[in-house]
Amino acid sequence: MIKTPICDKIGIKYPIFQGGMAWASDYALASAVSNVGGLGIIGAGQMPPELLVREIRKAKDNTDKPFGVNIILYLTYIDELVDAIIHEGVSVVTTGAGNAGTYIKKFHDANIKVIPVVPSTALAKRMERAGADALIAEGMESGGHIGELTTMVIVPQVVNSVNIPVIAAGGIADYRGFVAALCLGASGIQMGTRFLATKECHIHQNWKDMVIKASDRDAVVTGRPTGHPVRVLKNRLAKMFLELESKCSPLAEYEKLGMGSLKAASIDGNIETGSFMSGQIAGMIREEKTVKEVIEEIVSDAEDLIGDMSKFIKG
Ligand code: TUI
Repeated sequence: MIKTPICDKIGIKYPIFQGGMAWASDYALASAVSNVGGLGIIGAGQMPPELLVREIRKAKDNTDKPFGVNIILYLTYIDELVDAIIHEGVSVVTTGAGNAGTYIKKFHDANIKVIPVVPSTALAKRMERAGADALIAEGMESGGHIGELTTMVIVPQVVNSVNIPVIAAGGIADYRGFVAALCLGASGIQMGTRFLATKECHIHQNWKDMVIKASDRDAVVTGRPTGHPVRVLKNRLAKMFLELESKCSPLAEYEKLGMGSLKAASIDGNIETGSFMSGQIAGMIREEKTVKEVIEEIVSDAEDLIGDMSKFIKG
């Protein structure tokens, strides 16, 4: 059995997090992942606080295992979401797209662990000093809002910069990525895209099919000039974003184009106008599986691989 320090720290069986994905990871996916022994994470995204409260309560109805909520820090009403999470109580909060520093004490006072996503060693060190319990070092292979460094580059550097557990994210969808992350010094992995193509993920079937049909270069980065680059699967909307970039269009044009596009992907499955956030590893995902199959296959195959690795030592 693969056990790492993060397992005892947050009370999970396997060091595998399901990335909190806006409009994609609801209570059903999160509780399914937690029930199998990973850490399921509800993606709060732009949910109103009342909806997030309902999601947390439904997750509690469906699992007695630890689960988390991911919050996006640049939201204007983030304080309301923080208060709602504290009121309801969850095991873990992961944060994205900003500096979690000001919220860490508040969460700790409510006995909630805080695990910020960091795209750099500078933010990693700041988050450790601010009291973060662990970090998620996320490479730009990921879907959604991304930083600039690759997973291979950011994970060992963040591991070297801090003394708290580091979870590797970005471009991981199978046992080889899991073992590679452990080799880089990570204490576990976070996967988003792999969990999009699971039975328990309630996104529109068109989004799942796009992930399953994607090839290696289909997940492209849009919105770079806005300061919030986002990786999505290539479609008409992505091409329109890229066109705005080539014409150096005003930033307001991006906002107009992106309005409602996550809902268009997740709920309506609109292949032309949806923002189908996905990581580059979609190119390797070929079938929809259950959450249990995904997690148990990765863990079991990783154990075999780690055992087999000694074959490279000769003489
Ligand atoms: O947050 C994510 N991924 C996301 S959030 C999201 S929702 C969204 N919707 C529409 C447009 C844009 C986003 C979709 N995907 N991942 C974690 C992450 N955090 N990636 C990068 C960062 C990050 C970037 C800069 C974290 C901190 C940071 O610097 C903050 C600072 O103040 O230094």
